[in-house]
Amino acid sequence: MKHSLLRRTLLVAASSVVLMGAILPAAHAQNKMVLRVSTPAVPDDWHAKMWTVFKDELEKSLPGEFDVQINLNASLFKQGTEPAAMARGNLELSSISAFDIAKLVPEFSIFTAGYVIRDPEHQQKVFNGPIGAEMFKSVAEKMDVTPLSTIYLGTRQVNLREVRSVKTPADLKGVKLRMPGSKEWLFLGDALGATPTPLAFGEVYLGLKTGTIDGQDNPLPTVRAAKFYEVTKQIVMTSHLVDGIFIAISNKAWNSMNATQKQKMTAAAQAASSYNNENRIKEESQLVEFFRQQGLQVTTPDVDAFRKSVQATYLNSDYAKVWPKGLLERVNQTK
Ligand code: KDO
Repeated sequence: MKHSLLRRTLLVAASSVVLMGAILPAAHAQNKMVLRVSTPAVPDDWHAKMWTVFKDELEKSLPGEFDVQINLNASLFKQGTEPAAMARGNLELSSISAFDIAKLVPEFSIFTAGYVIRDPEHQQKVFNGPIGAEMFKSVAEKMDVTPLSTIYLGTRQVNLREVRSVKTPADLKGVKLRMPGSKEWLFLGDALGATPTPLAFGEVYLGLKTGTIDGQDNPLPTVRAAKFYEVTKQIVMTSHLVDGIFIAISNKAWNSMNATQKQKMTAAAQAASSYNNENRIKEESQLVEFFRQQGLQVTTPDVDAFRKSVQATYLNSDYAKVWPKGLLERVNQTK
């Protein structure tokens, strides 16, 4: 009895050695650090494709160390929930918006305000300089994620289902303008004079098609990539927000890396940013023609009227009350 128990134990022990031998190579492969990426971006948009650049760069600089898993179309986490997922350790990487950040770092709302950042070059200078360094430090402390690079998402324009004469914010009165679902985004829709309606990015196409919304705002390359031009008739070139998103990594993942890994990770995020920015800027300058060919009307409103009204709305709001003294001037003076 005793004898057979011993024999059985030995057999189990022996077979687990064999088993371990068999799974060891696989286990070694699994030693790669898994980096899950989640983004609502559609595959054909530059800030979706940039993740492949990020992944390839990392594989080139540190072969076999990381397993970058790219999840597009908000298939892993819903739009706007990525920062919380990263803070909880359920997600390693995402591109987060100024609006996501402003929820936890209130002074960051300065970058959700219309007509503050002037153009993509100004954006890079602001975020790659001392202002960016100060702001990103607060982000790392308060959100438990570390921003690695700044991505130009494009300049946001108003895109309508039906043609309408729009010169000033008053002309958008009553227009159900879809915005992403947070109060910071809805405030921007309000500031434009519209009736902001919250909806996740993935539901916008259908909302435009069926008429549950009258319009949406996004940069031209996204209007093209998400095919919103198929279900809308007009683009009003308000240019109200030079929008940026930030490649960010969870502090849990970041703090587990050595100095070389951190440096290569930052370089990969910068390569992704350059790829996105160059392609997006180029495409943005060519798209008006494309949309006209598709039968859309592309109209120019009184941009000064929009600028004055939107800026006044922000300056008189509670958002501006928490902007550190002198920050707006410093942003404006960044050249
Ligand atoms: C959008 O929902 O309108 C928006 O442009 C907001 C951005 O912050 C970003 O989330 C973007 O969608 C997605 O990446 C899809 O392009």
